Amino acid sequence: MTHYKSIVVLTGAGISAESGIQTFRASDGLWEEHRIDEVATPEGFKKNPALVQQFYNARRDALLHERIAANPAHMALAQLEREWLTRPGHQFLLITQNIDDLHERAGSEKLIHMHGELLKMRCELSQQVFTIHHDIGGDDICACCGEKGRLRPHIVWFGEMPLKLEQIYRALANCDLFLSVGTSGNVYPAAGFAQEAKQADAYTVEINLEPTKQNDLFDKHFYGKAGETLPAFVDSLLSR
Ligand code: BV8
Repeated sequence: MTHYKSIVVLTGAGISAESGIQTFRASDGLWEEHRIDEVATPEGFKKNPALVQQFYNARRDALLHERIAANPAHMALAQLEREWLTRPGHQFLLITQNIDDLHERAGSEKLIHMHGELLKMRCELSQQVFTIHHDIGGDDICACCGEKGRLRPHIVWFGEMPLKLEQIYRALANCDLFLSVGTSGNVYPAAGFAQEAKQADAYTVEINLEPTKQNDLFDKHFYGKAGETLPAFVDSLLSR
């Protein structure tokens, strides 16, 4: 029976699907309605900032709707973090590709949003980051430089560098259990993390609705809804 010490978890849009947040590549996916290059690239933002702001304003609005809540999969990861870190010498890091705040609502703290956060905006001049719960428009004036039209979503678009990669790669190099939840493994560099964990001799587990193209990178698979499979897996891990 292996006794793990250092767990790294990577989550994707699939973990928030049961909370009512659209995934990206399912038939009802977000990208179907919008072309990536129009709404999720710096070029798209430069070309039509109003369209991009509106795209994220609509997603922020949807996220803040009262029917949206963390689901049992988010709760299971928060419970795992809490209990795991009571054990001497144990480490835990949750890396999410998601820009929603459902991991925070579930109580996760050792959390990296590698693609940014929907409830944050950034001044393009000062790089200062602000929390927001309302729409951003071209007329907004930022508190740091007092000018109009400098605020953008604090989100990593395609072609931009993901956040905290150094800390992420360090954690991957030192983990002995890597758990991937609800991600199709299409977007890099996140899609390369399972390989990084394998190179560190970690045991790799994939929790997803269905097999992904990365499934031969994983030692164990649990197919089904994360809201059902993840709590069971966490219970088994904590009862060791
Ligand atoms: C970068 C914010 C330079 C925006 C997002 C190789 C190396 C490096 C880069 C590249 C490379 N090849 C290509 C690139 C460029 C590009 C890329 O990967 N393009 C893709 C399209 C090929 N990558 C970039 O541009 C990245 N930056 O490369 O910088 C660099 C170079 C080297 C090293 C470092 C840096 C930046 C990418 C970030 C883009 N921003 N999000 C926004 O949200 O609007 S990406 C966005 O899409 C998400 O954040 C997420 O990452 C991705 C969606 O993927 P998933 O989360 O996996 O969601 P998906 O719908 O695809 O899958 C859901 C899964 O859940 C499915 O499998 C489904 O079956 C499952 N599921 C559904 N329901 C459930 C479920 N599972 C369980 N339970 C359920 N109920």
